[in-house]
Amino acid sequence: YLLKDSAASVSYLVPLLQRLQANTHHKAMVVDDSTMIRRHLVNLLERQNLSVIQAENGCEAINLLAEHPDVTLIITDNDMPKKDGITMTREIRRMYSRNQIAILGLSGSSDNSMTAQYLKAGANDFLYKPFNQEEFYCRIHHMLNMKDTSDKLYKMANQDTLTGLWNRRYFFNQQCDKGCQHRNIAMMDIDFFKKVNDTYGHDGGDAVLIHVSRLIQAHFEDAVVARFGGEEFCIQACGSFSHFQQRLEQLRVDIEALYIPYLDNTINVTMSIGAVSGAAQSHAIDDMLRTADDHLYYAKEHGRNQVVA
Ligand code: GH3
Ligand code: MG
Ligand code: MG
Ligand code: MG
Repeated sequence: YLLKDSAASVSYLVPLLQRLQANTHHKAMVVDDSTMIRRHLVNLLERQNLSVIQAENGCEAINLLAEHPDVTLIITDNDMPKKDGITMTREIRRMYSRNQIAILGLSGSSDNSMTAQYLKAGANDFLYKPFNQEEFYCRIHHMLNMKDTSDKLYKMANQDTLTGLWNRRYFFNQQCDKGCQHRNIAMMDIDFFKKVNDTYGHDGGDAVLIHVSRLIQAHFEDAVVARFGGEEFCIQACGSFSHFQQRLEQLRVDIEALYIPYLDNTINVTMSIGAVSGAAQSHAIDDMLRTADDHLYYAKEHGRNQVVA
């Protein structure tokens, strides 16, 4: 019996310890009008390696959330002055999905419909107060595991694994900001990339893709940069087209000047770029891409290593 018990407790501890280390990137917010309960909850969460901020009611929580967009978990009471937990949950759900911010509702009420009310408002989970500490931890861990899994899936679905850039799927799902008047798109393709692969092998080609991606990203930090295919990249940015063209020209010059270390060699490539702009709200992204692609083709046909708009 002893053996069986200790084996069981060990297998339970391992995932819990892994979870503790994994928690450090999560920030929690505790919302309760009782200072004593807040302190208790903060203490429980800090023991799980979470960093915690606090709010006294739903209004304060929503304001605080604007200042701390890195909050991924909210533990909230329901009965509070100014704004109750259920109303707050409903309002937060208009801005953030269950996968972006996990919400655990709490209530000391004897009303047995609280669970349904919270879940309908968009909470991930619910507990009546007073709660059992182990149950609280189990629910928190479950919510954080779900959040991490969903983040991982999101990355796998939207990011290119070699370069870390966004992929085609993500690119097409992007909409311009409301304040954006002009949408600019650039389609680019590395020149004679096949020759890089033939000369240095596939790994040499990959090194080029990684370095060139970093350079594009550094030049266009404020834009959506995606890898479309093998050695084909796409940029989507808001603002003046002439400024966009200047930035593309600077990028082209910097790629030309880039000497990529690979084994005992340095590899140098150039880029052909096709650019286009349109009114942000009215132009369909695939029409713009087609035009950008035509401009890119023109650049390829007319000597490569140039920006065509
Ligand atoms: P052009 O100047 O006309 O663009 O010529 P190019 O040689 O760059 O064009 P082409 O489309 O013929 O060659 C692209 C090559 O990119 C072919 C393919 O084997 C290679 N490629 C595609 N994906 C990858 C990748 O992930 N890694 C590496 N190393 N090569 C890749
Ligand atoms: Mg209360
Ligand atoms: Mg090419
Ligand atoms: Mg190509």
